[in-house]
Amino acid sequence: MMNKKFVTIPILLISALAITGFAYAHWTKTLTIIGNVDTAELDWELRNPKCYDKPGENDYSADCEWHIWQGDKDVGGPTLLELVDTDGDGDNDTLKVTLQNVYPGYFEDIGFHVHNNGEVPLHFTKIIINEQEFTSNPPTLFLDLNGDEIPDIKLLYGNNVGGQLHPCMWWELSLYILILQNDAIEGQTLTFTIQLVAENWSP
Ligand SMILES: [Ca+2]
Ligand SMILES: [Ca+2]
Ligand SMILES: [Ca+2]
Ligand SMILES: [Ca+2]
Repeated sequence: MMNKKFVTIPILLISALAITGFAYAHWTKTLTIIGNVDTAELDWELRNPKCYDKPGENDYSADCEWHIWQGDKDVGGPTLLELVDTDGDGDNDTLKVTLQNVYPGYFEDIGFHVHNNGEVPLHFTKIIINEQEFTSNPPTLFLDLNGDEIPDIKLLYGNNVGGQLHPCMWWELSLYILILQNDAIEGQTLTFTIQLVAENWSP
């Protein structure tokens, strides 16, 4: 019985080493392939922001099902849109939105182009609003923008998040914004930033 044990242990050790060695070699190869793909630049930029409520235009309103209409008064707006290059690489990666003179029921539609200025196909996995990350499901968010822990806006974003974008191509992403019912919000200025997170897309 003793002899049998001494023989069995070395065989198990050799087998374990052989398996580990194989797995290590296989893993190294996989890492090398990923490294090669990553040398192509993944990059994108935001361009051409625009909004519904332009200076001197009557305001828009929306109901809870996003039916939109233009009213007969100009109290809200104009909305300020500013593109920002936060990492200094020469292209704009952030859109800063400033909603002015808002009131409950006020509606705004923000649109902008997302351009793949890198070298690889990409797809967007998240949208970042005021440094909070969201995926495209659900596409409707309630956000507190002035820090009083009461949501101020309801926001709906287009379902392009998750789609595939090839180098040199662009598409338009839009955000519907509705100011929620809350008397304290009347006349306030609300600011938020929009960024996107993308990954390499491969079939
Ligand atoms: Ca960039
Ligand atoms: Ca207006
Ligand atoms: Ca940049
Ligand atoms: Ca609030």
